[in-house]
Amino acid sequence: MFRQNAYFFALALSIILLFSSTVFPLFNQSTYGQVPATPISREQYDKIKNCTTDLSKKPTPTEYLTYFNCGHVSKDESGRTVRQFTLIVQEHQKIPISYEGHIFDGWTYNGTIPGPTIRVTEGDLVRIRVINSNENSHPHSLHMHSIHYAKNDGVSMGGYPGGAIAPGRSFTYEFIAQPYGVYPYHCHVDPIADHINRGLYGMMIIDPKEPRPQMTEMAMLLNGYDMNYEQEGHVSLPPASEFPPSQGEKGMNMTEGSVNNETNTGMNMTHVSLPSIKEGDAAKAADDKRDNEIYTVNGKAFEYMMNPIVLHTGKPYRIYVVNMLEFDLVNSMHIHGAMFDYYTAGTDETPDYTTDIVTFSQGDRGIMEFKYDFPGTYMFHAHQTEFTDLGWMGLFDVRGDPVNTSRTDAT
Ligand SMILES: [Cu+2]
Repeated sequence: MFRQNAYFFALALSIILLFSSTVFPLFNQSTYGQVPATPISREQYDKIKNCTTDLSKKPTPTEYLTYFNCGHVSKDESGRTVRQFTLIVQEHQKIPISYEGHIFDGWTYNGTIPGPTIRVTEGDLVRIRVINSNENSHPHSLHMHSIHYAKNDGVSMGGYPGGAIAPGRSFTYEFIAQPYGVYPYHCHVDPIADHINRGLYGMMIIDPKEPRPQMTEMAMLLNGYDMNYEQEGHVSLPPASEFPPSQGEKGMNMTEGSVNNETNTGMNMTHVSLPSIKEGDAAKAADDKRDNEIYTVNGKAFEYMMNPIVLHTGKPYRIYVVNMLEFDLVNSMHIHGAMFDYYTAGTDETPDYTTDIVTFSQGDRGIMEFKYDFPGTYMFHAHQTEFTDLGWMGLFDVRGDPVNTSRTDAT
């Protein structure tokens, strides 16, 4: 009897589900973020993405939040979408990085730190022409994370012309955008730390072919500034002679599987060739105390304390976040009064976890999605107090009525 009933109920439930999903498909849709069943056109998708119509704009740090540069769009012979970008590298740009008069001697892609947010769709053919201005005195490049041929990787190892573009020259990097996710891009010319510290970096978003659930989107790039430019230069290994082995130790054993260090007399690293070491470098490395004096999100200290970001209760928000902080090992992002779903590197559409703080090493990035239930003014900031005090702190101004009826709170 029980079996018969179970069978009957399963059958009835199947019929109800089938009926409701075919006859009343709207009942199964959430009120926001519904992905259309039919393929979306390129134009519609670019509109959803909030692609800018002014590709040559120099966004202010507040405009940077929603400035998405999707390139000049065309199609190739095969019908593939082609997106073309031009990045002009200029050295010694005077960039205001605080509200207290700090001017950074920056090197920029298209005149801003960070450079423009490049936004494309998975499968697009992307062409990024990088022009190293005539008046510059250093070579530069563009290294974008993601999958592509080595010749378009923007790194000098391998002797590729795109690895170091001389002043007055240009190079066009070309690749098929893949896989979808959020990425950093940056100059990769040595000393890389200096080319990054000076400001040659930005964010690249590769969107999935099927749009993510629609919501208000923002870009946040975390960075810092070391304003002691005289400390710049190569850092390399100090001479071994500065570190004589102490008595009783004959050397290190790095042979796999061996556990007895005392019987070995040499380093088993003969296959590794190291660059020559100059005495000056060693002294420099020993004295090197490079550190950031100012920390920001989107380029200017305390930008969103001065201009709080207005949000509304119950509305979903998505933030693409990239950490390009140099010299400090970690950075982080913490929001008050709400939790966010976090998608590491943005390469999946299922969140990895729900949290209110995420920690990044340099180049780490991801996507945050959240809503606020309750109105008010909420901080967001690095969870390192030093960074917070030195500029990496902002405010959300959340407006509207409390919305989540399943959650109550004291008022
Ligand atoms: Cu450079």
